Amino acid sequence: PLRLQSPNSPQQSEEEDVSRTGKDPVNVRRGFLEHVRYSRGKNPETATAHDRFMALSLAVRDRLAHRWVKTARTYYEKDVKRAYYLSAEYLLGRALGNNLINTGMYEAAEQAMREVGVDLTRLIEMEPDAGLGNGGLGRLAACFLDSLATLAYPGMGYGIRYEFGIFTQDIVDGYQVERADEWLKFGNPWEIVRPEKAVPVRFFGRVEHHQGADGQRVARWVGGKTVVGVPFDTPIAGFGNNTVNTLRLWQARASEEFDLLLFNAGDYERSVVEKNDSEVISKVLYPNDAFQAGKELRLKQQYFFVACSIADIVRRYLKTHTDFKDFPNKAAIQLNDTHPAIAVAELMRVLVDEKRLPWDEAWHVTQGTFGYTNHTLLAEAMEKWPATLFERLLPRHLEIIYEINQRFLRQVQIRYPFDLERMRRMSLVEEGPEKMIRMAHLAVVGSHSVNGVAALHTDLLRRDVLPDFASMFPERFNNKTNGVTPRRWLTWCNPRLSKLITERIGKGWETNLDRLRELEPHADDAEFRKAFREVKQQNKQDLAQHVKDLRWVNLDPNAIFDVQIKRLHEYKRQLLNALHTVVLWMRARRDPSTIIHPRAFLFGAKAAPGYQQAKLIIRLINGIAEVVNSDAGTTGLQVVFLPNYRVSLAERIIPAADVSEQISTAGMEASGTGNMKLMLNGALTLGTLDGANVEIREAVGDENFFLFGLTADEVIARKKAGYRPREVYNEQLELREAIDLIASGFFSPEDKSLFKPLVDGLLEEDRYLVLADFASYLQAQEEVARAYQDTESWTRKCILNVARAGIFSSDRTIRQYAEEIWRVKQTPVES
Ligand code: T68
Repeated sequence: PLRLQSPNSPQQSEEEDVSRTGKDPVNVRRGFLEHVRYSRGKNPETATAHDRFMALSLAVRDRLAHRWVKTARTYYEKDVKRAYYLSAEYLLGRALGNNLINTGMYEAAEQAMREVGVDLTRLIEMEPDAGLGNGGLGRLAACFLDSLATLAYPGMGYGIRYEFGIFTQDIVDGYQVERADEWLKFGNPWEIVRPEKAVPVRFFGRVEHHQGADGQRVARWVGGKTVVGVPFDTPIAGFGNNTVNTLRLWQARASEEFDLLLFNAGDYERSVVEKNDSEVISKVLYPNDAFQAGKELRLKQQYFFVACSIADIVRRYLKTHTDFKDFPNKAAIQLNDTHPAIAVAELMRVLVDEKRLPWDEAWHVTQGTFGYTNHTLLAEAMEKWPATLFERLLPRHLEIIYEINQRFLRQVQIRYPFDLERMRRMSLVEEGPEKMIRMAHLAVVGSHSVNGVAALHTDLLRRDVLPDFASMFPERFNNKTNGVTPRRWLTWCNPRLSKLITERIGKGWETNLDRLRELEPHADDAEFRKAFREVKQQNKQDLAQHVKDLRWVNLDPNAIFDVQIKRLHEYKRQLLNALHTVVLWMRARRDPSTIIHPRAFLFGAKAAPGYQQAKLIIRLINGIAEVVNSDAGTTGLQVVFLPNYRVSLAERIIPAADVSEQISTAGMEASGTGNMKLMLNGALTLGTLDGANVEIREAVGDENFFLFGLTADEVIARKKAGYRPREVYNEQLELREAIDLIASGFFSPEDKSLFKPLVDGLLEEDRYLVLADFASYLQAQEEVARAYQDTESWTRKCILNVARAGIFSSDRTIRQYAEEIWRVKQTPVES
């Protein structure tokens, strides 16, 4: 082992360690200047803005390093049970500002930078977003990491180090154009590569069956091709404590063995080409957020990171154990949707084939280890893979899945004799023209816990999506309503509101968000309401300035900022919002006095690149924007599509929002989390009874929430009764005029029939009941406008929204996972 100090030099002082906490500006400045010189190789005079960003980030990372090591040592020495979060996506956003907040270094860093003539905010904005996720599911994983560390839980995230995250969106002539997200181009100061912990992963090949010495059949997966997973670790700092957990992301590298083999054979060209095949695995995030495309490379990604993570977890366990009896007491593995569900078969393969456990013991360990979180009810998003693809890529896993299935169906048969139809429905294998493996069924069968992400979603999951499983294993199903981290989504993104809150109720609410309730009495204090309004107004001015700086549009900061920010999907119904803006504009053109208050409709949304209907909706919004904004002066209406919506843009929009559009067709949005962020920042929700909106409304009270639309049950009933959207169109004059205007080519003069697919979709099927909910939406929107006129009452509602947002902290969610599913204990790290 490395000797820590020379026998001649005095021991490093405790004070030196304390200064490493980074709360001293002199210490931070020194660290920064050292990195400018020694990591960037620059003089302070020649350092670029990017050098400065890297130098400060490295200085911050240094000041986390001690606690990072100490956290790992604490968990190891106490041999605590750990929670492992397996997720194909982590939508982290920027790290510098968040790390400064969580470590309490922000003020020191600000002063240190001021002293060397650097504007900290500008540095922070140099950082590219880590956009390794599509939307809610990936961002939830990021919020969970923050809460795990803040609550001092021994938790670790595993995922893929995509070279390219979610695409960058440009808007060209109103159309979405995608560009590769080169987030690593200038280097990533936060990660540390650990090549010594690389893991080999096999693909393809064949299975050999032998008779073992003990007479047991043993399977060996051989041949095929090996790829190596190299881990990159990112520190995840808790807020105001000494915990620094780890996010471990795997990068695919060609295996040297394999290369050498080919090099020896003298086939240089082929060896380089095949190296590429391996490394492409971690190249790019698939940009579909609610659709399963069924691409082979996607399944490779899934197995790749799962195999690496399971190997890593088992390796860590075996450092302190000699058998697997205690495994479920030392490791809880949570599957973030079915993307990592192959882990069930992989752990079985490792235990049975490699560690030679009897099947039943291995199965007991596996079920005791896994929990599965479902994030969608949409049939088109359910993961299924052709058995033929599995057989080629993962032949042993297919055998294992068939074995799991056979044993499982036997249990079904015993429990429900003669019910062949039920067995067909519950099978892990869907029979049909093409045999498919149902990943959700694999996840449910291999786990001891299955959860939905909001109360309504869990109810519908039990009732409509997995009813057979819910009746067979009722104790397995549970709800964990989503949450968001108040550190990023209030303290960091809305410093003005945070300051105001702290002035009124004192410190500590960041880690005990229920304390926001102490704001309730202040809703009746006119002084406080005024201060609250001023905060919102300043935030709106900041956003308007930013949008102007981007040379996008001039927002009217006195308008109601009405925002819908989320992925573009038909079920989220941006089209309903867009239709409403057309109706308002047509009214305003006839009579400007119909507009009760100026309104700016802000949209931010990426469409999956292959989702034509969604892309056309973006084009329509931009077409409407061009027309509406041209006479904003007379109508008081603005429509703005903000390009490249992402975490860092959300951080600017959310603090400035007045109205939060949460208007999905009831029964289709599993939870939503943007709804919680907007509420927490004092926006009022205009929403359907969908996902967590139901719980938001319960929390704030009916009078502080604008409700509209059919309920989930009414949606089903309406469809069953034979829904005919054309009848709605014929009955509602303003709606018809708006649709006709779109159909006429008014918003697409260069191609009059451009929006025909949208109009046809609405009139012929309208799967998402846009027309059925339109009248109700229009009415709710009118209530919003009228309510905004009563400034004092509106502000009161906003304050009550903030005050009652406490339960939507991801700290509450993570506590529930920890106590009810994982059984992991808070393990604080000493300073
Ligand atoms: C979202 N799902 C839900 N999926 O739509 C949202 N899907 O209601 C919920 O609040 C959130 O999860 C967190 O629970 C997603 O974001 C995806 O991004 C996705 C990605 C790949 C494949 C399928």
